[in-house]
Amino acid sequence: LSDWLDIEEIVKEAESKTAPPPMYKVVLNNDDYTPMEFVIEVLQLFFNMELDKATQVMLTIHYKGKGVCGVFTAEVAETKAAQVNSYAKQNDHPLMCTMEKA
Ligand code: TYC
Repeated sequence: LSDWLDIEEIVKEAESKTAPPPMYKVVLNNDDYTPMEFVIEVLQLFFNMELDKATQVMLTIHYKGKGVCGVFTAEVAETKAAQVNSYAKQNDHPLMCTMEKA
């Protein structure tokens, strides 16, 4: 039993020393051609936003030049950005999705 308590202590100590993974913002950039409705659709499809939230974020991008869609680990952020850029291309829109260190 005292051995098991020692092991629990060691595991706790190790976990407390595990650094959280680096996080990345997935960013949508404004452009003059992508329809507002398409950007809202992208935010709903790929970032699970409700219509009202997606509309708010789209308008922030439209007026301020860019906006954060979410914050993810590197692998998830890369996948999301690639999926959005591929979907925009398929639909002949110049919409650009990029990543920034959080
Ligand atoms: N500026 C675009 C328009 O007026 C709308 C838009 C919003 C485009 C957000 C891209 O990431 C974007 N149709």
